[in-house]
Amino acid sequence: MQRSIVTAAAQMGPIARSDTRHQVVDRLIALLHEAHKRGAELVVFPELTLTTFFPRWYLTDPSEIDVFFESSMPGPDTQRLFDEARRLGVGFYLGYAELSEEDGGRHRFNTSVLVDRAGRLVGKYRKIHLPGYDAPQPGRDSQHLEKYYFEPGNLGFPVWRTMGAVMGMCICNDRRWPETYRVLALQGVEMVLVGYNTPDDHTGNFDFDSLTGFHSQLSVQAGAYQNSIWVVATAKAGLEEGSNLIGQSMIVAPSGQVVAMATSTGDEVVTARCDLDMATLYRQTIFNLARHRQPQHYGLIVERKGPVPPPEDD
Ligand code: CDV
Repeated sequence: MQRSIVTAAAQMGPIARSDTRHQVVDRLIALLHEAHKRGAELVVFPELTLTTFFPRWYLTDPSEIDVFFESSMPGPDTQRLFDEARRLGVGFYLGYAELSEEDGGRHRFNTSVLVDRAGRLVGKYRKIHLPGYDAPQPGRDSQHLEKYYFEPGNLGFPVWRTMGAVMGMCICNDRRWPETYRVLALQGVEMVLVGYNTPDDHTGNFDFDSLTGFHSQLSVQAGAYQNSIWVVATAKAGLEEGSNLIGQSMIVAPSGQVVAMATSTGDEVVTARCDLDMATLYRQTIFNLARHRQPQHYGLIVERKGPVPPPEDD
């Protein structure tokens, strides 16, 4: 019998700083209904779904910062999303800013949770590859201060057997790193869920920034193909508080083919039936990791401290 799961990428358009959680959760529930109407069993929402992408600002007043964070999930504002998803029998991935009390202190993480169709919290992931800086950069209108607001995730890259598949999560910048997919693939992951907020001016170099959409797509397609996995990648998109975020939410097959992609930069649902046996086919042939991978020859990756220096002029 074919194993498959109908999956939705539920892209969100911009969220203003003044938008309330209630307004945002209303939008999430509308997207959930749309996805369910189209047969989706699993919905992937973006990174930091509940608020505007605040790492673009340098805020110093803790009370101003705290409003972007959730200290419980579900919490008072998000409970009705969990309830509605359970009522519809739809699982979901949700990214949010997490404030955690652990090891005797307060910790902030860029986090996602995976919830199954019965409304059970299956797993939590905390973003490992935090881009940007830990202090504001002079001369830039729009900052990228994830290293200032968040600690690197301390939960590794776990996988979960749930909803008939082996699933893993990552968040935004993680999708550009081959290690993310490979660590998950080595644990047998079949589907990777990822939310993102990607400003189209993130380096300030036009030659580079003009390729932002291409690089996002390239990273997801390469990760999917080279690791025989489905990747569902969902954007928060559009002109948000003066910053343009790319869209292109997409569902990519283990063949590397894009099977669904958003065409707008607003709230939009795209769906695909993801055939999990397709992941098995690629994993048993071209990317049979046990048969073809050569980790004994990869010592260089862990042993060398840095790159070989360029040749000196004679
Ligand atoms: N939120 C992100 O992690 N954004 C990064 C940008 C800054 C490059 C990304 O990789 O899309």
